[in-house]
Amino acid sequence: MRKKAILITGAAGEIGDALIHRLADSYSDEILTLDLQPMNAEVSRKVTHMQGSILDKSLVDRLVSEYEFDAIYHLAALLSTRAEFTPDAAHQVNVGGTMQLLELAAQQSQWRGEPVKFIFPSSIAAYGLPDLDTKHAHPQVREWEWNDPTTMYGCNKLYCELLGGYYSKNYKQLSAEDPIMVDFRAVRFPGLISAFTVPSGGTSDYGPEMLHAAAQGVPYAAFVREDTTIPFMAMPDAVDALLDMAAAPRENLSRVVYNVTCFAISAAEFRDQVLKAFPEAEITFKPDVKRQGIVDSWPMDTDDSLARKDWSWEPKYSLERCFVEYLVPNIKNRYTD
Ligand code: AKB
Repeated sequence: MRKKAILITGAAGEIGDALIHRLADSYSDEILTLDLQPMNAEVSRKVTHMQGSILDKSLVDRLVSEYEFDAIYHLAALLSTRAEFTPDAAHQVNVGGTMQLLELAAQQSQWRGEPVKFIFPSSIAAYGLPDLDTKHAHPQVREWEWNDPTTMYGCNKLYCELLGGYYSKNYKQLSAEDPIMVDFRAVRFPGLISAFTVPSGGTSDYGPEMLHAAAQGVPYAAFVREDTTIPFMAMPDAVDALLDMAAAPRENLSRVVYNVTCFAISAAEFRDQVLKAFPEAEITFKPDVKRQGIVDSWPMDTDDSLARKDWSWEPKYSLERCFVEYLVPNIKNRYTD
């Protein structure tokens, strides 16, 4: 008899950490986590952890034989900057890994006779605007606009969105009456900021890095220009977005991929927020050509009106609340312990 569980891949990463903290309080079945890294001690008490790769077919087959998954949160990915250094590895993990898990979900669904929810964090990196003039002329992009990513990670995310749509709408479906096997749902996240973890390998990392460095009293040189503008979101809102989208009745969803956003802010405005909390912070700007090019190709903001309409998405942390109520107090706590 298979054990009922939800599966979280890439569970030791930033979103995984926050998602597990939230799910552990509300979810009664087992939470099975999969990551190349061990889980941190606090989280590992709440989950059954498998340390390994999503590309390891025999490990994934073992999971299929032992567990029945209601939902898969597929968070494992190599982020945008890192993927530019190792595009082949990024493709294997980001696309090959996703494909393997979509197959797993389809197999599980056949045995269960019920769809498996497949929740996928996509990214603002799925967009690619050709130059800064175009970026300024289109300050809030819709899901179907400017889908011309300039990075391997962005290409991987966009393609996996399409793959997910294929598995949920066309895979082994001979007629519209055939049941859905993989209930794939994706959100395109902006840059995420957590008070408890520091990102690595991404290109939106300059925001959180600035803040965490300031809280530790360490000088920081941001790798972008001061005027660089992209949207950001507090990690608790990102977790809400995943859970709210997962909980939405299928019939309410008009798309498989939704934008979610919170506040668009320039790197200089980000620095000003950090300085309000840490007036002694030493923050400078030293743009890196490659990473600057990546964020310049991302939109200033996205239009998330469809998520608001279809599943009542609404972020709780505006710019002000994000810093004053979530980031600053928790980060001060974290580095004074
Ligand atoms: C990255 O910078 O690669 C990620 C993202 C925006 O998806 N944080």
